[in-house]
Amino acid sequence: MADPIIFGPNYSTYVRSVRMALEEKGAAYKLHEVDIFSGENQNPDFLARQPFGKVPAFEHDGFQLYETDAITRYVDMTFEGPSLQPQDARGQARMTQIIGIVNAYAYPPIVGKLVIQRLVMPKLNETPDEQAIAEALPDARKVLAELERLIGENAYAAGSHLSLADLQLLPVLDYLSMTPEGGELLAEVPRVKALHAKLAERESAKRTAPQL
Ligand SMILES: N[C@@H](CCC(=O)N[C@@H](CS)C(=O)NCC(=O)O)C(=O)O
Repeated sequence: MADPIIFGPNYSTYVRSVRMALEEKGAAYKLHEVDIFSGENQNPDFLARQPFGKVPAFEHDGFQLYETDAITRYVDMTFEGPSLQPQDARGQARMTQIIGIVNAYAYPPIVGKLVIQRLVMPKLNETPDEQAIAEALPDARKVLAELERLIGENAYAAGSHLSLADLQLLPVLDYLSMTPEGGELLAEVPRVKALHAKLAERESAKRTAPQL
């Protein structure tokens, strides 16, 4: 079977989640870089794979897929290596819940506003929009507090083992920690902060560090 191909930029949090899933499985893969800042995600070739212009897109042996959550579950079920999903109903539900929370409530304020303004705009020689940042902070605090509550005494986001929820969370927390506001926000949620530190030590995280 051919190695799977991920289409998207190394610096995307969603691309990183898929890469981490493959790394955790010990599966070989190819990364086909698609730069969203120069608009390559709007090229017809890419839109044929992902009509909404979002990264990543994925292909494995002729099977094409998009939506990160679908891809990481496919990876977990397809490749050898440790299971990345709880086997019990409650663990599975908690994992799915946390992935949904990351996508719906963490990514928009933390990556979509704070990280874009603090880390990306300066790279594009643009001035950060302080109002957008100020608006993002209460939403970021709220979602971090909820993640803190849900993690509780668990060793990982959704229970006692590493799961796809951790792989969805790590890229977002990593970027958050690189912003000036991130230190203070993470200090308010010690369990989230400790989980971030633990996940960041994994080879899968180190091997997929974004090059912004
Ligand atoms: N629902 C998509 C979301 C992916 C997503 O939002 N990717 C961002 C980058 S991390 C993107 O493609 N942004 C480019 C754009 O919106 O034009 C998934 O789960 O794969």
